[in-house]
Amino acid sequence: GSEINEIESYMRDNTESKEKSEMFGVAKDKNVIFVSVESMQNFTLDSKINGEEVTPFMNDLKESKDTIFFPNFYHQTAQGKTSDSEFIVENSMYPLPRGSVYFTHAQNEYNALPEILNENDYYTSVFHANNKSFWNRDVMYDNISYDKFHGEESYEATPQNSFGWGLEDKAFFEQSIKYLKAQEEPFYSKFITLTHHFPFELPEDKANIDKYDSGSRTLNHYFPTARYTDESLEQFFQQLKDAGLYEDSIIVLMGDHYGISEYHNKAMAQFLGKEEITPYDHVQLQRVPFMIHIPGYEGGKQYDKIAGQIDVKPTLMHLLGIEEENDLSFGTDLFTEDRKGYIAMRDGSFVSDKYVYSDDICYDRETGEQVSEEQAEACQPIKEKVDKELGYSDSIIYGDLFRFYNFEEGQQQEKEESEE
Ligand code: GP9
Ligand code: MN
Repeated sequence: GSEINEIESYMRDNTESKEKSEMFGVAKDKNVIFVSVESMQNFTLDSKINGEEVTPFMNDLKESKDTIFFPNFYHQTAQGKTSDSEFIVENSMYPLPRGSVYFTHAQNEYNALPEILNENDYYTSVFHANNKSFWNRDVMYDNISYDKFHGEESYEATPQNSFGWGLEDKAFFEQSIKYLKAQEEPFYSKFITLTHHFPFELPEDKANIDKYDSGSRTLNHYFPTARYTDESLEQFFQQLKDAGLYEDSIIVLMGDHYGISEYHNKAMAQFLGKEEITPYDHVQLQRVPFMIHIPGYEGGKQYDKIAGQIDVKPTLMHLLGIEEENDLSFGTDLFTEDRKGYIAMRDGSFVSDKYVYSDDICYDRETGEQVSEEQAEACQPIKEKVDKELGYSDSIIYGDLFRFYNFEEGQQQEKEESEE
């Protein structure tokens, strides 16, 4: 148990929010509808194909007076893709350097968001129209106490409403409403979309925007499916209103990870009007949409600060007014001023307020220019912290260290008491 003590001290010093912002409890007792939007990257927002917006609904939504939008929000996933993003959001911990935690450590002790929400009288559920055992979700969800998982068998898939990976997003949302309505309130429900997934195939008659024209078939096809999913979200919001669920809920949209890998850098550079995609650009392309829509809030704004999936759990708890004094998280709620100042990627790259560090190169975050050797030294202390943090997170997972941690009391407190 001594390593967990060390980790606890680190977290208390570095990631614990020392004060409550004015956002604490703003969404108290509201339902939370969390939508994990498959492969949606930030560059898609506000981009156009032949003069047409790709994501008109999300573009409007992020500007809404009821929406808090984070344009510098990064995904932090690795090989576990969607399952990594789920793991990060649920636990405010990093995914593993290899494989998927959902597969390799599904039986560990966690203090995951659904468990905490359950204890706070929330009903918790997941909606995803794929095979339940994909990414070992059934096992992990059970361990972290989701009350209900609606998988493939909860939906009616026909040749008309399916393609590619299965049931299309519009049918997925539409068929989910009856289950959502039947849930006890307040609830936390996670929706995982599927249509906008590699290889981004969409039947012609369902495409409402042109393909792009480049040497990458993947990038070309990315836009019509992105538009399709944007339309499905618009319909979902309307269905929530029609079902009387909208007013009492907050709706969170988050991109799970990139959709366009670096294999398509050439086409991507063409699309963005750049000569090439540098390691700096690559990191910046890992930004994914993150917006929190609070009907009736009217205080909506854009927070430009750097943020990541690691911050989602503490942020949601903060909005819901849930205090967990001894919870351990590597992220921080996004409304506090007192944050650690960097977002770590699984491969050791990071983004800080001033720098972007990748491939051992320190870039100026503002300009994208490599900084002078002297200045680059400023990246080193951050790099050390990033490596330390990733290592701590790995230790917790590999050693199942939360078995030795008391989430009610906190370890240090317990230790002090036993020393008396
Ligand atoms: C599978 C879906 C896609 O159920 O979530 O997973 P991904 O390939 O993106 O990890
Ligand atoms: Mn995914």
